[in-house]
Amino acid sequence: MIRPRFACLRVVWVVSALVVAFWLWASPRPAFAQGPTRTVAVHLFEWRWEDIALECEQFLGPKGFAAVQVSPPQEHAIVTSSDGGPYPWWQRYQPVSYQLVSRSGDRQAFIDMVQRCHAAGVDVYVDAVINHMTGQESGVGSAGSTYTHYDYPNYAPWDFHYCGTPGNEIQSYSDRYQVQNCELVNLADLNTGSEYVRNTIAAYLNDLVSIGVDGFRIDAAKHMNTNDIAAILARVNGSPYIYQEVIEAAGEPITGDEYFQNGDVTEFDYSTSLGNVFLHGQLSWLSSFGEAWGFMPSDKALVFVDNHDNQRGHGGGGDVVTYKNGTLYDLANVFMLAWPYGYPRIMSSYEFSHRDQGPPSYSDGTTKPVHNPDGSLNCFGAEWKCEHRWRPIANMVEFRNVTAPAFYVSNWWTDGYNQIAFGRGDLGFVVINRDTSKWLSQTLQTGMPAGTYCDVISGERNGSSCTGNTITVNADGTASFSVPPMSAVAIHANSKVSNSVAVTFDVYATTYWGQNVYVVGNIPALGSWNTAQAVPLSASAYPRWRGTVQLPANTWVEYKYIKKDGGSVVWESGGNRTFTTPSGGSLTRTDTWR
Ligand code: LAG
Ligand code: CA
Repeated sequence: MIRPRFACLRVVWVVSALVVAFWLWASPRPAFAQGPTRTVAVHLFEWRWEDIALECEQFLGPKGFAAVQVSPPQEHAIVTSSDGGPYPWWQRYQPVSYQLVSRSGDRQAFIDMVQRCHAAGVDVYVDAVINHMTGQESGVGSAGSTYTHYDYPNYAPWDFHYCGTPGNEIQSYSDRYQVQNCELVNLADLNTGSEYVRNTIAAYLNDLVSIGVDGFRIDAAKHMNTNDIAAILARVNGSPYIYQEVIEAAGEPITGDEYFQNGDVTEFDYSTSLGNVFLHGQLSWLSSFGEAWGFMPSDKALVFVDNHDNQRGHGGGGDVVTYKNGTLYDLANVFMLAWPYGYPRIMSSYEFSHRDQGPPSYSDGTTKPVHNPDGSLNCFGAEWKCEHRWRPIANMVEFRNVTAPAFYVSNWWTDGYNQIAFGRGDLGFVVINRDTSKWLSQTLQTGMPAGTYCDVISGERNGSSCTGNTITVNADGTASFSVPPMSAVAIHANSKVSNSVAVTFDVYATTYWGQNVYVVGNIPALGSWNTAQAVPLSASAYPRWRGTVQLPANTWVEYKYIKKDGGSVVWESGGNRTFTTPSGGSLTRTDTWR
């Protein structure tokens, strides 16, 4: 599924089509008016608004992310003790009012974040907690509002469901009525069937839309009748992107497809199935990953390797891959981002040892920054994990953007176990070796145009150079790969470093029995003057020795012929032979041994 990156223009359309016309015309253009489709979201779980604004500017925008999902922005309960210490992350799933004052920052900081993310071309999705209020007896919220379990600034006791079970608690998930009208873990359940409640929730969402919010994750959607959600959304201005948190479970009456009328739905089976394959199975099983596995239609599915709940055993739990799995997590995300199914959301976490533990914080309970005041990053260590910045994951965002027009799998290959490779038409190709000990050494059909490509897993392209390994695609689309255990290689149309030229070396040289002729030169494809890496020529037209090599286009080449007989190396005399490769096509060097 392709997410147009223009979503943040919607609000502008409401203001004036002329303004849009001006933006499209004006120079320099805003970042979001050019470039490829953006197709990947990231959840910056528990990040402060100021950090998200900086992240949009410094990383998400430049790297091509479509959107960021932020933690619930509304006033929330303050929970001073839990099994995981004070201020658990989940206190934010207990709304007290719809004032935008939370652990992540205040209203002004929120507005500033939305504007700065938009300027960087990144949409903002809000986690909308609208099924319920708190699970507390009473308290004071993050904006200072006092409340009791059924009494809040916006709601009175008659605005809640009382389903009649003990404590009004959900007792049976096989009972549709209970799931939607009783309390989920003691959270006071709003009567979303009432006009007043619908209007009040819609006013909250409209406030966010007016600030520029582009989409909503509807929290606990399964616990609301789909038509209640529809009635609320009918009152919401514009057409924000909607995805609903529905955790489908075997034997339960409420299914994800009931919610398609309102928008997309989270596909939890994707996360747990991928976890099962990467942790306990074989990657060869993934050849038909998607609807054939019983998942919802691709264009309805919001997919993820792990989310903030199941990475810590909440929200249905499951045996999923998380940052704690290290390199395996890279590989699972590389697969998700390369595989044409659903709208992927990357998880960005913080280190935790207890499932209830809140984000990295100071002793007064305020959240620590990700972007330190001195400009350095508090990432990758014992606090914020910043998985979306792990190079293989970050660079696969561009892969998904660039390959979006070819939303299908081509040239699938597997060793039958834990090594797989596949292409995305002529726009990208990925090789994943999840084997823990076996190298993947194969010549594979990539379907890509000939050329030299930068592998975006080991580095990135910088102009016409590559900070990682390069892959040469031959004129027939094949390329040879040598991939160590537990790693991957990915190339795409925008990681091409140079076109390649098929150069035939044809030299007249007499040899004695056991002696062979090679060509060696200044560039890697010619061995970089290392005689052990010289290119062997064929004697089938003896005394002419011939061989064809793909060399980078528009490149200065120096070379010489050598003779090897196993032990000794004989260099031809004279200076280096030289030429510059053309911009494409092929050429033959016809020489005589000196
Ligand atoms: C969700 N999706 O549908 C969220 O993804 C999930 O994180 C939310 O639960 C849930 N719905 C309700 O918004 C989280 C924690 C719960 C936590 C709840 C409210 O997973 O564990 O419950 O937020 O904070 C906690 C305690 C319960 C207690 C309850 C009320 O864990 O034991 O009964 O608070 O005090
Ligand atoms: Ca409900």
